[in-house]
Amino acid sequence: VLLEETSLPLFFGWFLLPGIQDKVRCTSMDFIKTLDTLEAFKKHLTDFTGEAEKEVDLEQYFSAIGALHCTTKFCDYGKAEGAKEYAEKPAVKELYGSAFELSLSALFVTPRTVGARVSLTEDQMTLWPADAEKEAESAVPAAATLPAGSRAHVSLGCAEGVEPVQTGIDLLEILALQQEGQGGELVEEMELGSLAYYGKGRWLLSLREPISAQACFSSHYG
Ligand code: 2AM
Repeated sequence: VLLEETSLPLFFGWFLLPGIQDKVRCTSMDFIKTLDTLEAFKKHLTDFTGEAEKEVDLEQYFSAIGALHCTTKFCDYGKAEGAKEYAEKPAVKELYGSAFELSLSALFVTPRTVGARVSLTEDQMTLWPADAEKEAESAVPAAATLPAGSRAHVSLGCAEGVEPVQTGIDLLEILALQQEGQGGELVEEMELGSLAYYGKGRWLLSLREPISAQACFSSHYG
């Protein structure tokens, strides 16, 4: 029994292949650098600094994440609720080690995190845990009312002292505002897509052309 419990990973997820990791990192870096120069961003700078006069270098503000991935199930080596059930799902067993194309449809930045939204296909949804959104309810009350798969993302950077689990919560917050019809104020058309502001330092760039990212469904033991 002990062996079985310790054989569960830290998390399951789709791991981006090396070439596409570089592309995603470059694209998000471009976005962050451009965002930093926009008047609209400067107008809301206090969201990031807490002070009116202070400047912020977004490139330095976030620290990078190791291997880019989209978490499906955080198992915490079996301690997380539903970890064992997830690992035993037929789809998880069958598709373990298979290749997928993830569609990265938006980039978002908040004072806590940078991430990419992943728009899952029906096939990919077979690997998505049914309660992933509901689990974030204490942080985002409307989370459970959002469509399944809403939380899917790739974490790209975290501010000092912020855990990567925050990236999905930040995304859910933005999507909850969209759902409530607080659609975000369209700030400008950028080369990469349209940029909208959702208040409190939350920015979402809907990509004109989603990034197609090759990824392998696997797990990480840490
Ligand atoms: P992420 O998916 O936003 O990157 C190891 O910590 C990985 O599991 C990270 O990728 C992290 O966030 C994710 N993670 C950590 N705690 C989590 C939780 N409670 N729920 C879902 N994902 C979590």
